[in-house]
Parts: sequence; structure tokens; C-alpha cells
Amino acid sequence: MRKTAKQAIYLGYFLAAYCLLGINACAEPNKGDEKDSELAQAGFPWDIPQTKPDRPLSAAMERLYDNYLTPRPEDNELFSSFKYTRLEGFDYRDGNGTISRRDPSKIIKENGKYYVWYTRRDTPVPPRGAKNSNDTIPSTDWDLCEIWYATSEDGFTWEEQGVAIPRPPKPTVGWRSVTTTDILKWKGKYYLYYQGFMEASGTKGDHCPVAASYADSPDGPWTAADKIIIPNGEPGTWDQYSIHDPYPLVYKGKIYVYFKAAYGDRPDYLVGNGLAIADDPLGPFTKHPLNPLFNSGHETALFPFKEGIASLTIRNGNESNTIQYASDGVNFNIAAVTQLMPTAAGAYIPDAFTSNGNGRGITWGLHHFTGQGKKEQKYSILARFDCDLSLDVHDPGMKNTQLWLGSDVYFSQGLSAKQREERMGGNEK
Ligand code: AAL
Repeated sequence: MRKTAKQAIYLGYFLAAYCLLGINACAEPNKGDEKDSELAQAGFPWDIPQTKPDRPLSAAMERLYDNYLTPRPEDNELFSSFKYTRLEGFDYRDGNGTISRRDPSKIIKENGKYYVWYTRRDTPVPPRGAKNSNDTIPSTDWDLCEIWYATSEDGFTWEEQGVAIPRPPKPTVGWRSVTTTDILKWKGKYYLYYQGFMEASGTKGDHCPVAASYADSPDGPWTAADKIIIPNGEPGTWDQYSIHDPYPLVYKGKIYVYFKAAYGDRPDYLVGNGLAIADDPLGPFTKHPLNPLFNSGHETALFPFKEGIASLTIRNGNESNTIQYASDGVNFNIAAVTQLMPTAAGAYIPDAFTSNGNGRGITWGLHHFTGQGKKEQKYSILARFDCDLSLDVHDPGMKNTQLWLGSDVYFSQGLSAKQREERMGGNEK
């Protein structure tokens, strides 16, 4: 048979098939299309479905059901607003800037008392920058510091007990400053992890590794492990210079130390949090291959929640002001968006070390306010925050998505003179 005749026959078959299908599509609309059009005409229900409805959804409504525990934040166990209280018991020398307390640890309860550890600076003058610093003049608020601790019967009034970790002699890690500590209780012993500076912060950047000390009692005495516990990363890697905010939890039977590192140096930097895991509190620690685990979050503040880990992701980064959750303790997603979060939070986490796969959450802790005092007398203070991120509490007063902030709060964030000049009538870009 000639080629052209064959082609004509095949073309005829194709055209016939095409028309049959086409007619079918015209005659009997696809059931799916019909349903979509009916639903779309029906409009989204007034009584918001508590579970994802079977209907076409916009990206935002897909996210509402995929990302968040409940459609309304007021019902979301991982949403909370925050309330703040001044603490009693800490003296700040009338705010002259020579004493500062900041970066509190998690809180533990032992011997019927709450315990907290924190960075304490006690210097003859307030910080003067790296160029003007020396053996007694601090470069930053966390330079020339020791780690002290305090106890409390009620979480509101605290009694400063004294130094836990003094600065060790040169060249031991942390000889310049020991700061930003957190506590682990493991097999009846206590471990403090902290940043160990070997130069004034700001000399090259905020550069330090993590060191640790251990004790048989939360009241010490503490013995330094006298080695770097979590080393900086390889040259050129994200954590090559800074391993900050070491934050130990016990999860899946191992010691999970979350930490912060900063890509680049202040002020043009971004922060991210990573994870190092060990079977023994003094290591060796293995950094997680997926590090960095967070794309935002200046200080680390995490807690066991259900079978996973939740995080207060507070400052810096596209996902600041969020509460995040990872059912595996590694892959975090945004679980809630909130505001006025507690900076450098150290929560009271009764199950921080139980590793029972049933984390109950948190309701209070300590945190810090930096930049207190007059221009040349800057220091930080500890304060208390309260929230409802607990599976065992339902406090509607902590589920406020529309905080009323007085106009003075907004006016306190005013235009700079330069901005006002640029925006004066007719000058705006
Ligand atoms: C804090 C923490 C670390 C930094 C500095 C003191 O918020 O991130 O401890 O080094 O700032």
C-alpha cells in the first residue's frame, strides 16, 4: 500500500478518536470539574471547618490547614501571646551600667527551689567597644563576664547565690569571658554549657566555641571539662567562627545541643540555629548533617512538645516572631506567628530531660532586656515571661492575637531625622 494512503488512514483514525473524546468532554462534563464548579459556587462555609475541607483552596487556606494545628490561633496549642513581669532580688546599681545580667538558662527545679544560671558582668565601667577594651574595660555587654546563678521559691523573687563558672586563667577556653550558658541534668549529674571567649567580643567578630563544666549538685562546685565541647566549623562553613547559645535537651535518649551561629559578622549578618548530638554530655558531639536547621532565630529557646521539639524563633531572619515545631526534632515548620516574644528566653521546662516522647510544653520562664540605661551606661536585666504553650493549661488570656499597645509604643519607633527629611512633602522617593 502506498505510503500516502497509509498516512491518510492513520490520520483518519486519529481524527475520529479526537472527535469522540472531544464530544464526550462536551456532552458529559468531567465529574471532577462539575463538583469543582458546584463547590466553588457554594462559597466557603461561614462556620469554619475544623479540618481541611474537600474543595479547591487558595494557597493561604491550604496553609491554614497544612501548617497550623487549628484554624484559629486561639485554639492552637502552639500559639501564645506573652506577658511580662519585673523580677525582685537583682540589684543593678541604679543603672550605672557596671553590672549586667543576661542570657538566662532554662530553669530547673531542685530541692524545692527554682534554679537559673546567667551571664553576669561586673566591670568598673560599662562596655566601650573592642577598640577601647582592655583587661578591665569590656568591649561588649557580654565581655569579661562570669556565669552566676540564682534561686527562687516562686519564680518572681530571686536570690543571687554567687558565681558558678568564673573566668578560667589564660589560655584555658573562656579565659576572656564565659557567657550564655544552659543547663543539662543527665544521670543525676549537672552540666553547664557556655560560650568560651578567648578574645574580647568584637575584636574580629563575636567569635567563640562552646565549653562545659559539670557538678554533682546544682549548687556546684563545678569542674571545667577544660576542652572545647562543640568546636567551630571548618573554614568557610556557616559556623566557622561562632557557636553560640548552646541549648541542651534530652531527646530520643541522646543529648541534643541546639546552638546558634551567625553567617557573616555584626551588623550585616544573618543567624541560624543548628544541632549537635552526643551520647555523653562531654561529647564527642556530632553536628547534624542538615545544619543549619533554622533560617531565623537569634537565641535558642526550645522545648519538648508531644513527640517532637518546639522552638521560640524570636529575632532575626524571615521567620522571626514565630513558634516552630519539628515532630522529629530536626525539620522545623512554622506552627504559629506571634509578637512581643521574650528575647533570649530560658523557660521552666519540667520535662526538658525526660525524653519520654510526650512533651507537655511551657508556661513561664526568664528572659532578658538589653540596652537598658543611659547612652554610655548600657546594661541588661533579667525579667519573667508568662505564656500558654502547654498541653496541660488553657489560658485564654494568653491567646491574644490583637495585643493593644499604647500609642507611646508606636511613637517610640519614630522616623530618624534623615528619614523625615527624605520623606518631607515632595521629597519622598
Ligand atoms: C546573645 C547571644 C550570645 C551572643 C551575645 C551574647 O544574644 O546570642 O551571647 O554572643 O548575644
